[in-house]
Amino acid sequence: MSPAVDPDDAVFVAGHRGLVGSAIVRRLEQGGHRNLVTATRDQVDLRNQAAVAGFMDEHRPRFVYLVAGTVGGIMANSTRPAEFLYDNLMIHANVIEAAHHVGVGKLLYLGSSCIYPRLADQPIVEPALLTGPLEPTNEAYAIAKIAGIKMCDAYRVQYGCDFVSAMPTNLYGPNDNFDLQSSHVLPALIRKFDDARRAGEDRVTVWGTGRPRREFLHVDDLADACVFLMEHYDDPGPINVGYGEDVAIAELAGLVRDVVHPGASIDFDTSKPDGTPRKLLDSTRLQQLGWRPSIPLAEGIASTYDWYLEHVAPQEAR
Ligand code: GFB
Repeated sequence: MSPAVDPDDAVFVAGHRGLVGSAIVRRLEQGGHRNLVTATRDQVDLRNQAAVAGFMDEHRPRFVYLVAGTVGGIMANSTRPAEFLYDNLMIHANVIEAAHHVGVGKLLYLGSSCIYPRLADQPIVEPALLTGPLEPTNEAYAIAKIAGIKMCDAYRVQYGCDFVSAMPTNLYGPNDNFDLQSSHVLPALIRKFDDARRAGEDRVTVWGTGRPRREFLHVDDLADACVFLMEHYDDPGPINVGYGEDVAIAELAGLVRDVVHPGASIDFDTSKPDGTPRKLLDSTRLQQLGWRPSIPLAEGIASTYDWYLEHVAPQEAR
């Protein structure tokens, strides 16, 4: 049984400034939590074992959301594999070990759908883990994420820790990274169409063939699922958190275009990688527990674009 969460319990959100961590903080605050523990990178470098151990010893959280990490889109993953492997392995290992050491009541670790084999049957079920070769463009990140799942399971077996692993599909929403080189596709497309609109250009270039299919989940839905899993889920191994439908990248580009710069034309740069041909999670297990997403993709794109205009876009010509 999951321990009941009291609004005064200390809850550590590791990675609270990122896309996911900031959404979990919003969700917990909306739910009335009064004792959130956070640390900026300057305060605690999560790759530093002594720093993490000291911080956890000082704050002794009862619950931990381990959603910190070095993340990025297909280009960042393929050009910076050392960082993706080292940073994420260190962060997972340090936080999980310290959580065990100080007796954390429950920890939720967040992985990624890229842990599954490149050519896994679709939609992807949890037992597909480690049944085939990984997608080369994100192998380093996937290996680090798989190690995190295995750590949670190992600490459960050897020490009886209640550490669980959730695997989200591709995410988007407020506080995403909109840098064209390192971002994921959805924020990149928002920026590209918005830049073109401002510059009076009517053509936008999308990477790859446009044929790969991806499933997109709004990060507020993911945060809601994480809080739900913290309270209702106790099993080893990954549990998928998806939206339930996927779209081709060309369709996604059309959806973003319709919101940001209607009438613009779309070109495809096939010198850029496509990555995995399709990534759609089977989220039946989570649905059977009683959770479902609530934010449709078109609505999520529109609200994320509003957020982008408010917080990221150049100040002039909004
Ligand atoms: O979102 P994305 O970078 O990550 O790319 P992955 C998804 C698809 O969109 C690929 C295409 O087929 C890209 O070629 N795409 C089209 C673009 N235009 C663009 C663009 O302007 N920027 C970007 N970034 N893509 C990531 C993994 O894979 O998924 C991570 O690298 C992580 O490890 C994440 O798992 C969820 O879905 O291919």
